[in-house]
Amino acid sequence: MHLDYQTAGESHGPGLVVIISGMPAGVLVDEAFINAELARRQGGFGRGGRQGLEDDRVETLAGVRGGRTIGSPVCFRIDNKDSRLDDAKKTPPVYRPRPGHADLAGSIKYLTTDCRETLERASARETAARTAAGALARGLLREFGIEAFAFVRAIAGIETSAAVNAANWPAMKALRDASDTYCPDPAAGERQHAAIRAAKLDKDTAGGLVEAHVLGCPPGLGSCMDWRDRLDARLAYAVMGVQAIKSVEIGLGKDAAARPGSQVHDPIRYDHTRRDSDPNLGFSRDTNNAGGLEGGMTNGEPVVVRAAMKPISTLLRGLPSVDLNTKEPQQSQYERSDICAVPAASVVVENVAAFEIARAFRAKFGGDSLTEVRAQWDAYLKYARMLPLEPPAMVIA
Ligand code: EPS
Repeated sequence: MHLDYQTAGESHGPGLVVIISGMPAGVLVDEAFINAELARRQGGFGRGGRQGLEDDRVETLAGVRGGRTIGSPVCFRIDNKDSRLDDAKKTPPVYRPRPGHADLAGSIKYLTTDCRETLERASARETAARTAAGALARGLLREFGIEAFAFVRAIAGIETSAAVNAANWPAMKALRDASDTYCPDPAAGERQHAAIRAAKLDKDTAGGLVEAHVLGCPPGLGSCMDWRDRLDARLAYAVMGVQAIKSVEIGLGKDAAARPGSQVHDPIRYDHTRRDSDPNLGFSRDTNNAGGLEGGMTNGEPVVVRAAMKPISTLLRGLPSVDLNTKEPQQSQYERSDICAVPAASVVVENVAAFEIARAFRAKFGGDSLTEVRAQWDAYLKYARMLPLEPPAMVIA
């Protein structure tokens, strides 16, 4: 079964819509959780005036009965309270493209000089819909003990060295949730807060690093058999597809390039007493430099994805640009925007990464109902624990 989703909606249109297809029947749709993720996405220090106007929450239009999925496509709508797309006074044309935004490339592509024709869709407002899709899919993952957790690693170069692992992540989550920069390190969070404030005073913007951990994945999600099914590739695709993300790394990422192999690859251990209780079947690693992915497949360690977000491209002070009608030099046009949306991006990345894990999970276990998915999960783990299987055992159930 192919899990997928599609979004529609402009930043100042009537609303956003997301259709998620391929969920099995019987999965709890936890609207309170989905709405809490939407609220987190709206938050974080450095957000602009828009978030004071919106109160993002899903309205379920399809695919759910009695609070559970029924196997048909799930459709959510998220209202835009600041809806004014066709009001030319409130959403005037934009002729002076912002360097870094979709304005120039989009206007040429769609043969217009009014950047608003494309900026409304390019806006990161659309990430509310993607967050809702991921939060829905997490209802499936949660049935199997798979959890996602992302946080802000750095803002404007101010980086925490906090280390997250399968044991400490709930404590890290509590610290993250107490921080207005979504950083689990209070001292670094305070300095990040100050950096955002300084950027605001400077009429400038700030970028940063976000890091997502997906915990509890069994070995074998994703595939090495076809490049399109490699889970690291799928994660990179999904996370790079989030507005303003400029690089994606798995585990050590680019830092692996300078080290010898002996300091990169994670030694393998086995503890037979943990064979039956662990999702990773008793295998463990001294380190997790691979970020939980080898050969494009989960290896039982936490999946770790890090992404770099560029600073928001709408600067109050503007940047050198050109008026698309006159071709004369002009400062880029200012529109209400954020100073820093790195905390929000951490929520988006947490949810889009979880969605890709859920997609690989659906590909591995199939099934139309949660009952069937669970049967496949149990069978797979049973056989994996029985290894080595003699050839007859591979045939006889
Ligand atoms: C956003 C809403 C937008 C922007 C931001 C994301 O609201 P408005 O344009 O009405 O102020 O604040 O958009 C961008 C970062 C962008 O690139 O356009 C939201 O809800 O996330």
